[in-house]
Amino acid sequence: MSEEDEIILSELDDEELVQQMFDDLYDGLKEEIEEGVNILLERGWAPYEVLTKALVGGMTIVGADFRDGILFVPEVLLAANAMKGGMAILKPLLAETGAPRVGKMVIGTVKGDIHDIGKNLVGMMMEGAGFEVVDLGINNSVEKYLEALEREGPDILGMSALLTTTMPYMKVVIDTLVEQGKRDNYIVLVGGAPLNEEFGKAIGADAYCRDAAVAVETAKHFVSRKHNSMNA
Ligand code: B1M
Repeated sequence: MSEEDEIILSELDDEELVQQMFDDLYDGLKEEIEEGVNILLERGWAPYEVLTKALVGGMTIVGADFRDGILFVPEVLLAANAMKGGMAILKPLLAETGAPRVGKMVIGTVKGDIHDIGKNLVGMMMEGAGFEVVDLGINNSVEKYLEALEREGPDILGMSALLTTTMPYMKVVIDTLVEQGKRDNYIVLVGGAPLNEEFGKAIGADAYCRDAAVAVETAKHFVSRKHNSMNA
């Protein structure tokens, strides 16, 4: 692109900017995504709107073309990296709500799975809603989950899986908790694109969460129920 053709992000209106950010995310342009996020924030967009409309919206397009074999792993990694750049700007803003501490969650992506964008988003939103979040990262074995639960004593265990081949591992973790007589000590919430409510029930989770906003609402609901039953 020649110098004259260069797009000045700040000169685009909101709709054009979001469209341009979809293209920039698709092309893995991290700096442009960070600039776009900052511009939308300066224009008064709420951090959550920027996250869902510009970043998650862009990643949905990447996901569809990855599925259809138009994009491949290296390109998707670049897109993920650009998305993370934007999320890093939003993270402190989402956590800054001043909400009182409502509970604690340990969250991680299951063994064999390295997808972490959705999990990170859930963690950010949970922090924003006043939860303390301990993030175990990716590729977590049952031992790692159990160690963290012992160490942290959270209200909630959150597990994420993005692959049909890794989602059954959630059941391994829950079954181990049952075997050790610890299942009832925790609210178990699960999520990830290939899961659904039926799967959540079948593996013995307390709930399946379709997205980060649902995860927050579900977590609040279960924690207040737990506190009420303890006070009864
Ligand atoms: Co992967 N990948 N990937 N990938 N990747 C998918 C998941 C896939 C659906 C793409 C496709 O074919 N359409 C497909 C899975 C197919 C299947 O299993 N049925 C796939 C594949 C096949 C693979 C590889 C096997 C590819 C290969 O190597 N041939 C490989 C596997 C690596 C591994 O894990 N072992 C692989 C690798 C990768 C990258 C490394 C390139 C990259 C990940 C980078 C990273 O995460 N750091 C990547 C990406 C980016 C994707 C897609 C395009 C996007 C995922 C994402 O970040 N979405 C994805 C396509 C898709 O999902 N449509 C795909 C955005 C994110 C905000 O949404 O993660 O769904 P999501 O999270 C949501 C909800 O699901 C929910 O809330 C979140 C926010 O609203 N949620 C939770 C998620 N976790 C939760 C936990 C909770 C609650 C809610 O706990 C309480």
